Amino acid sequence: MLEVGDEPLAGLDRDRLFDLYRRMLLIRRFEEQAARAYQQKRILGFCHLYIGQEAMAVGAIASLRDTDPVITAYREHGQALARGMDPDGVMAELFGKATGCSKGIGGSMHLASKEHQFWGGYGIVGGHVPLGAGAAFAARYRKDDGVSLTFLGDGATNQGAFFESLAMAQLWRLPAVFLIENNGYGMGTSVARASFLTDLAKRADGVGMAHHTFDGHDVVEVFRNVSAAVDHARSGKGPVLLQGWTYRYRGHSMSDPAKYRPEGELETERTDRDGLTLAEGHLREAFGVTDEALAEAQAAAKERAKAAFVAADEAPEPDVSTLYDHTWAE
Ligand SMILES: Cc1ncc(C[n+]2csc(CCOP(=O)(O)OP(=O)(O)O)c2C)c(N)n1
Ligand SMILES: [Mg+2]
Repeated sequence: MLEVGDEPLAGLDRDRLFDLYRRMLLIRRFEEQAARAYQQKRILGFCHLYIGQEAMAVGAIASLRDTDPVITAYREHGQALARGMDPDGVMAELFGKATGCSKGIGGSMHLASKEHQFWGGYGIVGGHVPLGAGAAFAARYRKDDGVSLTFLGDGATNQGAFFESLAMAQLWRLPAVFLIENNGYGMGTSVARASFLTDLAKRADGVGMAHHTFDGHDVVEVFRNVSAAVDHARSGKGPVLLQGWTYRYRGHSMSDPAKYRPEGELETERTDRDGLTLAEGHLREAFGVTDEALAEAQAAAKERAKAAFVAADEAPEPDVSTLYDHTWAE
């Protein structure tokens, strides 16, 4: 079973926690700019916002080494920013511009960066989970001591590819962490309507894999629990299936008004469990961070997100002659 530490604030000091807070802020403000750009038809096609789930990406990615591979699905703007990818490159990719991190030909669901070991960005629900197992296999094969982190939604745990990946990862004791972001819904369908078992971490019991569930609203708890799982996997004890409880404030994608939620649910989540508010509370209580310091960080995130919007808007479209470039490895 997973050994999770009980250090106050998971051992995070003031600067480290403040840095995580800044990253969460940047994601929130960035996604608000993306929503605006979508409404103005500067972003076309699909666009799945991460607002409300910021603590998950930021706390989880902070527990990795820079060289550990990260694999995600299509709700991945937050993970890309948490990984330290340039907001200008991410926003330009959403706009389909040549300066985008995938040269403007991937779009919102296909963010990637070799430099950041960030392998995107996949639109087939559950289809990316085998890639997470594969990246862990590669790390083992190369003996580079890496651990792969795969983000997936609650809906993806109903896919065959998910079960097959768990079975193989556990059989081979791969250094992999699979992290279910349980936000309560797969498109408009609640977890309870999609699965008899609603505690999705228990899916791991079917293959004998270690599993663990935690509060994904609080960045400190995400960091604490994902760090424990990453240490477990890196030390050769085998893969872990994690489940963090989280919530998305917006609809599934920009075209979803999210009318399927029970009345008051969103308001309760936003008031009682908002990740930014919880992180501010920790910073104030444990380290005496002032309102001025928080306001300064908030203003900086707003500026940075706005600058990414402007840069993406002004960037050129990819030249049609580049359409088939960057598709195959040399
Ligand atoms: C194989 C497959 N089936 C259906 C879809 C349509 N689809 C897109 S997102 C989605 C919901 C997935 O929900 P979840 O895994 O919980 O992720 P979340 O959107 O909540 O982040 C569905 C059914 C798809 N893209 N791929
Ligand atoms: Mg979901």
